[in-house]
Amino acid sequence: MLTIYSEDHRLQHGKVELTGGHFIPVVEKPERAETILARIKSVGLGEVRAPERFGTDPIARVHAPHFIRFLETAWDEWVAAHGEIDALPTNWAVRNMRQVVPSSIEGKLGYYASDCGTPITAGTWRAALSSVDVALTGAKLVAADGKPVFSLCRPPGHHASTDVYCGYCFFNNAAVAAQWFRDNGAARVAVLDIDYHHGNGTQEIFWGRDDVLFVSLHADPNVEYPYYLGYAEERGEGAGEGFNLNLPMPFGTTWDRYREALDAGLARIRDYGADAVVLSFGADTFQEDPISQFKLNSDDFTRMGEILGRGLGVPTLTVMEGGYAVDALGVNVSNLLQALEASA
Ligand code: Q9C
Ligand code: ZN
Repeated sequence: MLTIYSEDHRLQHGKVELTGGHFIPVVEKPERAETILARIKSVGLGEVRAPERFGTDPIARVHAPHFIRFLETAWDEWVAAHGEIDALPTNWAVRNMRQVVPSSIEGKLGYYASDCGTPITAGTWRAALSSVDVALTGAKLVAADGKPVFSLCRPPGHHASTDVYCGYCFFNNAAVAAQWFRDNGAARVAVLDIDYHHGNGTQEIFWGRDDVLFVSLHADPNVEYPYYLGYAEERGEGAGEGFNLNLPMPFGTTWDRYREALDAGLARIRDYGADAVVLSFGADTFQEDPISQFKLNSDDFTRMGEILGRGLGVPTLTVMEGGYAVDALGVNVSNLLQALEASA
């Protein structure tokens, strides 16, 4: 399988995030992509290619222009106010306040962010743009010849919505790629999100639409991030009603339970008749993941890849999302990709 990868991901290297009352070293760190790349090379998955540049136009198909401009200028505005230290919000535009965009960078961060775990750094803008380029380059190649491609995106994307960044995500790489498939010949696109966390951003972006089906397998938001979206009763709205499928699962979920949800999600995608699939792949369902509570093992990622390869049956772009157990990350990712390619 062809992998798309850019070293520019290293430009996103935050220092700390606020978790459980402590500032801890960031969980979403450059080593994640490095270890996946090393493993892909050592198992000989296939060629590794650098991305093309697409610019911001395809991003503006799913993100608000004012949000894109905010991310472009946030670091400089922050440095002017506070000097060269990671930008984290400390105020939020919650329900009882007006939804205005203040001119102060403090006010802007709280308007555009929804958590205190997603630092904006000197390199965030370039890393986030490059991560989208990695996804779009993959989409273009999948559309050209139908063969599966792996976009080794970093930073991840599925928590980013039209105009909110959070959950280590700035631009929604998978959503930009899905929209690109729509704009380049695919009538129906499905996004299958198997990250441990609900893909709230992708859900929000396609919520009112029937031309992009969103299916997500994830930990129950009643007890897990992102907490305020991802419940089973969320099915889409207007034209999009019935085109959003959430399959939340409890803490401690092991393969047997996970497999049932995967079968249900794949059945919905086959029934939908997608022309292309974007697989939002987070390996944070792994039993040793430091921030997650599912219990899948490394062999389960092989099983997952086999079922996906057999079950999808349409051109598939795999986009990297989360996965934080760095020691096993390369193995888990290559297990899924090798099995997916072998059984497609
Ligand atoms: N300090 C992905 O897997 N945790 N994102 C919030 C805030 C957020 C995970 C803790 C977890 C986000 C792409
Ligand atoms: Zn995740």
